[in-house]
Amino acid sequence: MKSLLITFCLLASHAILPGALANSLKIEFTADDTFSIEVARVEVGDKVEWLPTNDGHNVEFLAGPEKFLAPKKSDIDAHYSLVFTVPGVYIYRCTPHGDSGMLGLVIVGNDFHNLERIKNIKLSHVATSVLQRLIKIAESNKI
Ligand SMILES: [Cu+2]
Repeated sequence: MKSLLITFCLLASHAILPGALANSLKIEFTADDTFSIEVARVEVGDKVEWLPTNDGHNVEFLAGPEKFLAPKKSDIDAHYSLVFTVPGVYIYRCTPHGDSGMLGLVIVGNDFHNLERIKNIKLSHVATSVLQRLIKIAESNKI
């Protein structure tokens, strides 16, 4: 009976734990020179992973909230991941295809406080129009 009780307690704690752990979101490089999730929404502490599912792409952060120091861009065709600890809007691109619009946004903690700054980033004409489309998507999904 005692061991049954212990088993039950272990099962119960396992049932509760996953919800408390940080999540991980996976984004793929597509054959169409885009990121599979262009507007990613995550919570503070979540990890985003970029998977080199197609050749010739990488991840290069352009901007984020004030305290964010953009990490070194990833190598082409490399797996990459980042844990987001500061709420706000982040923009990144693929270095070779950024000018043709291979961009992504990460919205952390449903926080849009630095959106104006992101909107004013200097990009190519095509990338600017892609960014405007992504911002519309992000704003329409605001909680
Ligand atoms: Cu690319």
